[in-house]
Order: sequence, then structure tokens, then C-alpha cells
Amino acid sequence: MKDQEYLRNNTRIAAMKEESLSRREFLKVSGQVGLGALALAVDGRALLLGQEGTTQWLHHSFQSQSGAAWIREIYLEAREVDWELAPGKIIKAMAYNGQIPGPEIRLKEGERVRIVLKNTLPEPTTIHWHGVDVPNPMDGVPGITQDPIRPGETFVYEFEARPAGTRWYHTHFQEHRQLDLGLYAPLIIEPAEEKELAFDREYTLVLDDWATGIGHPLLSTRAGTAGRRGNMGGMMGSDVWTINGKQYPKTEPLRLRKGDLVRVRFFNHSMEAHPMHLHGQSFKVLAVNGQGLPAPIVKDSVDVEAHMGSVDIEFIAHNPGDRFFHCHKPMHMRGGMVTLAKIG
Ligand SMILES: [Cu+2]
Repeated sequence: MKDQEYLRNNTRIAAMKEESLSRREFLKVSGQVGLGALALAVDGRALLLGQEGTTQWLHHSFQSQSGAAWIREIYLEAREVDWELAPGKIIKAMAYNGQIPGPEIRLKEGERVRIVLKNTLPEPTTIHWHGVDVPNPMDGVPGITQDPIRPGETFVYEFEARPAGTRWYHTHFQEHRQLDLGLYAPLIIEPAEEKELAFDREYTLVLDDWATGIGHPLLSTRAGTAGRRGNMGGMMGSDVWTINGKQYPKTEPLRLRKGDLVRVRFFNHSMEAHPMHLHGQSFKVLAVNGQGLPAPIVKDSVDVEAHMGSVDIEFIAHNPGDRFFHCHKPMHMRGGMVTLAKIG
């Protein structure tokens, strides 16, 4: 089954909650998103993933009636959330499937994917597939390639995943607010020839900043909260610096065994560069901004460019301990852009 092969290659999703879904239930879900009219040869299982037992995340392979092609289907919902950056620091934010960053999507190069976006926000939105060679009508630019997706509406994106590399998906509607409020996520396109995951452990670390003011719960995303820069003309400085939506010590550590071959992908969602530094050992820089380097460079710190920069690194975890792994700018470190590589 292609689904099982996909899951084998996708440790992050495979580790999450799995539920079976009958064909009838699947068609019900499909019907809700306007796909009920399609004739589907469902292979009898689907995967629903989401936070706190919710079921917003559906991905499923199905075959057209002619049996011609497999298409992976992914279901996303954009909605408002109360997001806890750190204990007591709860902000109103926007999220895909209730999480910041949104669910990481992993595809094989050349794989055809259909992504169904339901807009449950109180305002319009779209998704742009950053760094992916999508057809123009799928590019997600409101007023140019599509109409904005109104509250309550659903839009279906469909494209072939290419080129391989570390990519993003994110809102393209009023980015100064919606992007700042959390509507972004990694989109990883694995090379077609990469049969099995060569790494023992793989992590994606999304770097971001937040201007929460005094850290009190904030009222409405319409007020440009969380980032707050939307309504403050950039006057309010960032006070919280996060890795995968959390401020240290609430960041999730990397849990490694001695000898593991590890790949880490950094995404920089903030407007400043972050020199990311690992204690106790060096690493190889494999790719910058989605492009593989002709020859990897060995470093102990690497700058992740501002404005959507990405860097892929690898290392063999050879030096045990709870190793500090952080941005080297003192204010960012103090603001929480820190995690641990726990090497046992
Ligand atoms: Cu930094």
C-alpha cells in the first residue's frame, strides 16, 4: 500500500494517533468538503490527525475510477486558537489544524496532492505553496490567481510536488497579520530517489518571534494581536522568541541516542537572522534556502536567514549530554529561542 510506504517514510506522522475510518465516514467527510461527488475507490483506511483528539487532519490516498493515478488528499482547517507560548502567555492566534506551526506536510517529489482548505476564520484567507512549482491557479494570491476564500468556504488546491527540498506553506492574505499570527507550516518534498529515510532522527525547528506586550491573554485576532505589529505600525518590539511555537523551557527537546544520524531543518519565520548553535559538537550544513550545497560545510553555528530562510544540517550525535541548542543572539536566547539536544 502506498499509504503504508508513506507512513514508513514519515516518522513524525506515523508516531501520531491513528484511527480507522469506514468508507461511509470518509465519504461523509469528503461530502463536507465538496468532494462527495467523486467516485472513489477507497482502500478502507484513512488517517485522522489533530490536536487534543480533534479530527481536522485527514490524509488519504485514493484511486480515480479509471484506476489511473494515486492522489494524496490532505485536509486543513484555518481557524483562530488560544495559543500558549509559555505558561501564562496565552495569545489569540491563527493556526492550521489548531497548531503552530501547522502540520508538517511531507511528499515525494512528483507525487500528486490535493489539499482541501476549509476557512473557519472570521475573515478571508488563501494558501501559498512557497518554493513549489505549482500551476498559476494554485498559487494562492488573492485577486490575482484566485478569489479570497471567504469565512465558511472551502478551496481545493491540487498540484505535483516539486522540486524536492525544504519548502513552506503559508497564508497569502494580509500576511502582515495572518502570517504573523501563525498561519504557516513546513512542506517537505523528499527526493523521488530517496527510498527510505536515511536518518535515525529528523526534526524541523521553526523559529519565530512574538510581540505579546505584557503577556496577558489578548482579545481578538482582528486587533492584530500576537504579532500585534499589524496595528502598531511595527512599533511594538518582539518579547518572545520561539521554536515550534513554544518559548524555552517549554520547547520540545530533541531526544537522541548516541550514534544517531540526525537531520535538523530550520525555518526562520521572523524578520531577523538567527545564528543557531549546538553545544558539544559540530554539524554539516547540507542545504540553504531549499537548495542543496555542492559540498557540505562543517560548522558549529549557522545563520538562518531572515524572511523565510531555511537551513538543513546533519550530525552524528556522538557527544552525550543535555546539550544547549540555541540562537546565539543574547536577546533571542533570553526571549526563549532555545531547546536541548538530549543525547543519551
Ligand atoms: Cu535569533
